[in-house]
Amino acid sequence: SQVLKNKLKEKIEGWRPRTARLTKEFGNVKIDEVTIGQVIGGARDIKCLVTDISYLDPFEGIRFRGLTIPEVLEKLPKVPGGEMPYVEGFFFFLLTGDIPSMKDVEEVAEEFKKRQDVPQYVFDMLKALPKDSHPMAMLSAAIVSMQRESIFFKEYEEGKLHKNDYWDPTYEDSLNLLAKLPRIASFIYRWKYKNGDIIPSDPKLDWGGNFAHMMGIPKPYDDVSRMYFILHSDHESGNVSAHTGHLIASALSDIYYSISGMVNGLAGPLHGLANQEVLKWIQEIYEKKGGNVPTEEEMKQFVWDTLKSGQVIPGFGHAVLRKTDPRYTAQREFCLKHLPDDPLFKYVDLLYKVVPPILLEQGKAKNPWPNVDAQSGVIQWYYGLREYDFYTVLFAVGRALGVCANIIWDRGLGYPIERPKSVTTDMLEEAAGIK
Ligand code: FAM
Repeated sequence: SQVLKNKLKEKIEGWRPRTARLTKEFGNVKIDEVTIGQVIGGARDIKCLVTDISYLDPFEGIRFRGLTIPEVLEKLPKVPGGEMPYVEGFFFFLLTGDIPSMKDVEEVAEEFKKRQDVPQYVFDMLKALPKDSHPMAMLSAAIVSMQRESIFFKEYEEGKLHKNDYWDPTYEDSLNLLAKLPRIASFIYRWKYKNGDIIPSDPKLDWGGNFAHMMGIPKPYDDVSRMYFILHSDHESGNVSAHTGHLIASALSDIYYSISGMVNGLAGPLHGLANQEVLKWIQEIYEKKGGNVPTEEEMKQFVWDTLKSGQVIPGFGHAVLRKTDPRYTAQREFCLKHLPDDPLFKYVDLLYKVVPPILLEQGKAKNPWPNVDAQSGVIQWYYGLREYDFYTVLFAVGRALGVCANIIWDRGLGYPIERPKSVTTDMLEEAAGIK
């Protein structure tokens, strides 16, 4: 949509002097220091990335362009007849920081609709994979198989791209890919779990609503999808999926390579795959209890047994957050409104009560509270999406929105290839004075 692209160009050009001045005049100002523990401990908390799309405060949780989740869900234009905002309008907001008018949203929605057709070779490739391939591997393969469509790649190869314009074909690649994700994700679902009974796109529907339609799941799953994609879109730059996408793109690999890589990082059990791990874990209790909600004592025992077997409690803890994840709270409020008596919701509610004190008692986890994944699978399950090893694909579709927005701005502000420095163990021992 020209409105979005013109506004984005204006914003990028208006922002560049700020970044240039910081580099030119204040490049030597220190903002952090690095310890041996951090170098060995996954670069935890090292302030070495910059993004303006979202910021994660350990005690407040995520803010998207300065707005909290409740503010985003309240201020953005909603789909007529639905409770949740257009995802297209949310993408406009992530890119520009401005709340779109309904007219702006309709323009972006049109833009996505124009770009939604997926090349046949993608479906042919997916059908050639073994049916028991993990849906995340299928999604990643589908995305990278379209790399030949990259406009950035073509224009860069032709040598006609000026560095200040890198953001433009990156924006086009992003819209072209994002517009296709609902079709690709729902195809994977219907192909793997519903005997290939594919449901055609309904061009009258918005991005989130069309996804629900193509999944074959009735209302209010359209609203569930819109909420889910918005909640999972971005969580600042340092988490594995956002950082991977940012890092790959910093080498000027195009959006297809970068988002495929992002999906691969998200597929890890300590990251996005946790939402399916939560359901798998609760299923164990569910079967043991023959579907009855366990007592608090039984749940406590189950949590301790899991810890004693050396596993983590999926859906709890966080590398940055030190309080209950507002993305969990937003989903919990949805559950209290739409599925208060659902048995699985009652399980998760009981876990919310039981797990944090146990993690505190065990004394290892720095954050004993639930994260986004503790609640998300329960909602999917309730609306009939029972194949929980598909859940992380939903996370990936949402996360692609935020990572594309970040990469467009990375190119717009001319961020260079990312290259932190590594040291050896010997050097760390020397620094520690023990060598
Ligand atoms: N259950 C058991 N142990 C946990 C734990 C949990 N939920 N969370 C942290 N710990 C342990 C952690 O394994 C580590 O133990 P070791 O020293 O034996 O390795 C110790 O507590 C210190 O870890 P931390 O500093 O508190 O957390 P990290 O920053 O290392 O890791 C998480 C953060 C999210 C990977 C970790 O909390 C975890 O494994 N959670 C369970 C998996 C999960 O829910 N991941 C999804 C996170 C979500 F935000 C997302 O990305 N989608």
